[in-house]
Amino acid sequence: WGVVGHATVATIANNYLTSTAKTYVAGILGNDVSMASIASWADDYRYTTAGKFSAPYHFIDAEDSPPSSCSVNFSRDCTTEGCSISAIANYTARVQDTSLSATNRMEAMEFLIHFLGDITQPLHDEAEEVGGNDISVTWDGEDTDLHACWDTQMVEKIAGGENSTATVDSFAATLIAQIDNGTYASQKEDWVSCVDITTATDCALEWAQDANGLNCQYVLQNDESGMELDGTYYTGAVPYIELQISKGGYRLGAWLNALAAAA
Ligand code: DCM
Ligand code: DCM
Ligand code: DCM
Ligand code: ZN
Ligand code: ZN
Repeated sequence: WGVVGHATVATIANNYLTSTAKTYVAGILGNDVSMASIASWADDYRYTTAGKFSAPYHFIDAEDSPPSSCSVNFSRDCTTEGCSISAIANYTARVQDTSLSATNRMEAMEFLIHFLGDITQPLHDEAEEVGGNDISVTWDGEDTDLHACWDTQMVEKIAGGENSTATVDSFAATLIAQIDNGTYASQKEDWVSCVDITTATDCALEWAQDANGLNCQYVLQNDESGMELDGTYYTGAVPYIELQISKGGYRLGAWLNALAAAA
């Protein structure tokens, strides 16, 4: 996801934190640092020399065959460089490791807040055309690619603008209402069927498989190459984007609640 997607995931998560978890997160990030404000730190960091090692942690390249067959297989798809699943396990361990420096634990928290978002973006769980980066499309007549549209253009169109606190808070509030009393009220328990911080690899694999399935259901269902996406494709994508961002936020809240309860 882009900045709006990550900030929305973090804002939704913050809404579901227990008071213990609010204190726990503030103790690691700093008292005046909102989760939304650091949710995209990992995307800036990966382009720095110091942070280059973390670039593969944002995705897992599932070597499946969409749209006819979708699957994630940890031993097949997580390379020796690492992937989103191993990164979530690594940083879940590191945020709990009180022998590490405050900076290392803060980075671990920032990575978790980011990667529990990225893992719900279907194209972050897909090897095909480099997660859609190599599928050229247009958005309102402008040349772009399928991955960027899922990360940014479609999310901003739903949210009603580029990144700002007002846009993110209002988008998050709409989704929180759906989680509490609307479309998602009956499904949200399924989203957190795996929130065991002692089996982080298994939980993250389930989350990756869940999002990867959408590549066969919708994201890569037709040959999107050359398509104008700001039309029928966008309209069909909206419910999936709202679902995945809601899911990421609700799960992140549950994950942080579990970490705080164990601390
Ligand atoms: N390293 C890393 N992230 C990992 C594993 C390794 O950044 N998940 C890099 C950074 C460390 C170096 O490898 O400086 C050595 O790592 P380690 O602390 O595991 O020896
Ligand atoms: N690092 C990491 N995960 C690991 C080991 C290291 O993310 N399992 C990161 C933490 C530091 C960087 O790599 O930002 C350098 O690590 P080190 O100080 O261990 O060399
Ligand atoms: N990405 C991905 N799968 C890959 C490579 C990249 O999901 N195999 C994601 C990471 C960024 C976006 O695509 O969100 C663009 O990546 P980059 O800037 O590395 O081209
Ligand atoms: Zn992306
Ligand atoms: Zn990312």
